Amino acid sequence: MNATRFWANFRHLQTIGKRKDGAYRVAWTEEDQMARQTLLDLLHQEGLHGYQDGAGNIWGIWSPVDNAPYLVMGSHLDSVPRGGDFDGVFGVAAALESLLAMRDKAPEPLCLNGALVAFADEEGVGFNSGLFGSRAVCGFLTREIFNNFHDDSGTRYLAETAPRFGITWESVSHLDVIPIAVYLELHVEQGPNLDRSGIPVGVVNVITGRSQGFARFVGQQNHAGTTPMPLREDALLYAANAVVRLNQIVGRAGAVGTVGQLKAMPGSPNVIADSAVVSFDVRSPSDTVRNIAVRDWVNSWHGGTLFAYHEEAAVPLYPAIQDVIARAASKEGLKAMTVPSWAVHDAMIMAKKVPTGLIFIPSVQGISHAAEEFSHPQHCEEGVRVLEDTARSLCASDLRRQEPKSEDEGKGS
Ligand code: HGY
Ligand code: MN
Ligand code: MN
Repeated sequence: MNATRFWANFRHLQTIGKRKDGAYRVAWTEEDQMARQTLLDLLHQEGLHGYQDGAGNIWGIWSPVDNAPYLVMGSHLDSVPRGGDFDGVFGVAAALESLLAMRDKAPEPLCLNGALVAFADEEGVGFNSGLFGSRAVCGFLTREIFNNFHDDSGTRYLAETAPRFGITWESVSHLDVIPIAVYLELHVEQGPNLDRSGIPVGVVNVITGRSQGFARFVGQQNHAGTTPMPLREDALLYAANAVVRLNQIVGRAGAVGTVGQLKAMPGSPNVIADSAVVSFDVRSPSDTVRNIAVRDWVNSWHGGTLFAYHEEAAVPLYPAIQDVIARAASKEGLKAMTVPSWAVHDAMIMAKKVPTGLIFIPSVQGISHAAEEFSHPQHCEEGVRVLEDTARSLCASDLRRQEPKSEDEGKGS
């Protein structure tokens, strides 16, 4: 890698949408658009073929081998509101550097072409449309799903906003995707395991499953002074009890659960709320644990109904690629450990279609989705070196020879 070039490009991308209290590159905003345009400019300056596809994904292409599929490296540029300086953008800058380093000095023999991707709308902040770009690339979006992405109030739809950025169902459904042999993503861990262990490289074996949605609690709007306590039907109290119960249930199950939003109506200090809506997000590397936790929680509600529910199953990653990553770390003289990913990533979508690897570096104190998110520069550079090394090995090998045998194969018949 060229460390100077990596830091220059990384810093350049990081500054877009940066405010005093954190990063604001929320998908489908001007800042997000600016970040994607800046990446395109960087790709063009470096002489790579760069373009935006019909789903808003940015691609950078290096294709020295005729008729070969691509090793694709990437992540996302969008952030949560008040987000950190590393989530996503680090992986994109690392992918850019690894691709440029291979372009400068190609692996030998070279069996695969190389590409970078910055997936659109990974976070799903505005329209509950997370992992949008990777889902589009893998053909997992239908017209119905696309038309149904909406904000929490149910009044703003992605299908109305996206055309301002040149994206329509027509463009999403006609993506001309390059042939992909393997997908690699480098990301900050966003949790405390590597930082606590003092181990610089995480080789991810499974990406946690996730259930997300909203619960609406209904009560009776009434007067805050005159309504005796036993006669109240307080929607906000029902919601508050549900928030506490989620915490207890996932704690017992060994899963994680979050209520990140709570809205009460009509929202006046002297009025008992007749409606309260909470968001929820429940995760576990075990789908059984997650499903039981969600079921038990829903059964514990009083006056609540579920809406806008969606889930992603946990995704195991490809063992042969985990081995290549571990070897790359060892070649760089770095300790590595196998870890699950408790955050979701575009890698979990890509892994359903192509062999996929996910590499982590430590996040200081495991803080992420916050302005305090930080990874040491040395760890960043080590991560890029492991990504580049892994990419070199995979580009110089014939992946088809590494296909793992299915459960039934290899047992004799
Ligand atoms: O929510 C997630 O796990 C990811 O950071 N989008
Ligand atoms: Mn994130
Ligand atoms: Mn991310």
